[in-house]
Amino acid sequence: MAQFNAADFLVHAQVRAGFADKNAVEGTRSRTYGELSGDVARIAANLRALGLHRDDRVLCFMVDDVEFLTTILAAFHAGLVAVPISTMYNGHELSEILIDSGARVVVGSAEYADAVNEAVALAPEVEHLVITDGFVADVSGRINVIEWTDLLNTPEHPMDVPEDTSEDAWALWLYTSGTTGKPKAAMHRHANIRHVYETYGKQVLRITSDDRCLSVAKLFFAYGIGNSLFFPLAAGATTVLEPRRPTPDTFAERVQASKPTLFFGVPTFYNGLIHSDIADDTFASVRLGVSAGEPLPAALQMKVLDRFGFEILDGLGSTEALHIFLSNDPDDIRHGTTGKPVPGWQVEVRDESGAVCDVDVPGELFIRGESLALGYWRRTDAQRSVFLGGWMRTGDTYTRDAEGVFHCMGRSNDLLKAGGIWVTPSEVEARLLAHPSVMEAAVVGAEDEAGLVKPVAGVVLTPDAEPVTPAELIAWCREGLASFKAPRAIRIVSDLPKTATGKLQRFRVREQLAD
Ligand code: 3SK
Repeated sequence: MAQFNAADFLVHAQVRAGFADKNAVEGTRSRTYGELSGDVARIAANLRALGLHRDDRVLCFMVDDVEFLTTILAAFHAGLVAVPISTMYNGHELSEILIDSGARVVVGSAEYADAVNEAVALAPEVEHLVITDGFVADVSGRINVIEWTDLLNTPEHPMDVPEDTSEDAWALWLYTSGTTGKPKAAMHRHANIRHVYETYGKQVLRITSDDRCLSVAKLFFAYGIGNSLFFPLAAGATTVLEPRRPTPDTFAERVQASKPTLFFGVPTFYNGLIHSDIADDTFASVRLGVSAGEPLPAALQMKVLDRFGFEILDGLGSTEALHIFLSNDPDDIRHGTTGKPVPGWQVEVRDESGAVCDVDVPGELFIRGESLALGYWRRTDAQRSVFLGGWMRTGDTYTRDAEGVFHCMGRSNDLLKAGGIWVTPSEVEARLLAHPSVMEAAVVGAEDEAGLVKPVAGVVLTPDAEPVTPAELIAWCREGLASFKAPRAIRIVSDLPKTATGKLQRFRVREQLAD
């Protein structure tokens, strides 16, 4: 198996190619490729000096900034496994992931100190906590607390040469709620990172070293790590990181200041943009927009083009595929569709017997490509139902038309995506049912005014319980769950539709809540 290290491919190779003095990353501070290359080698050496061995996981719960990007690259460089985690999880949810991953080191940003302190206390295998400036650590004495800046500045022997990982070595675990509930880690190889660049990055985005990339999706998402790390760095381009929460205002400010040429958003964000009062020429530097996470309604795509003057390429990816495998092409944009397979990917629509469906007949989407995850960490059942003979079943219902263009019909099961992120109805229902006044609950996806799917709930109240309002129940969900999972609307109903055997009929709940 060939030797290949993703940190070498993404950073050190750019120094050798003559980009040493060019900005690789611009966040709250900037680093050139030359500086980043040195930082990565020092952090890598100091992570290994903590006693970490090859394949040990480095769990990151961090804001999108230079420290986060550098830590991911340092893990690759050192032959460790980067595990970036969504900062939308609360401390308890984080602890479950931390325990599952077996990580012995956690790197946390000051902004998330409360969640990280709580999670680390619940995870007995954690030995080291690396913290960024301003993090107030509140952990027991068994944990070795280290400042990130010390990890950067106290190198005795920087690890000048990256670990000689093979193409197949683990580089990155990405947790996804995906198709089967509890978050599970999709395990990616070093070579997968090169593959997504060679296919989508080079052949669809046609990214060059002149590009400047800005992404609404954060580095902890598969979509975000491709947009903000893999594509720009592999191309010798510049990535712009925005640590703040993505709102039209924060991004308008960032776009004005940093003039990106490639802008990566999600439909909910584009919808927010067209309802904002930011200036119409804000995005003048953008040569191309990208959307993923959920289908982009054609009307929204047209409104962004009319008002802000850039086309959006809609595509579909998955955490298991590492990035986008079905996409429109800059020279062939079909509004309201997901386009065609990205070069390097096989995409089929199959019926229940596994046969490929005829044109325009809906079926489940199956994909095959080099950057598919090796599988799920310690989740044999899920792995066996999702990865089948080199193919992956995505859980999406699609049709393929006579021109080979793919059209999204929805999900093949009950899961829904809100703002591009998986939401498991049963988890939200469990939270609602934990409220003393709730007797039954059903959560489904419903389109909002802009055609974007959000979780909504029908609830039957316990007779004679304290009365409770929908707003109070939404607040209850927000308290106990990551807030993106909380229903946007709740209707109190007298009963929920069920089969004769008492099974909830979600399609009828959808109709009930749509009335
Ligand atoms: O949701 C998507 O379409 C997506 C795109 C790129 C990478 C990962 C995902 C889940």
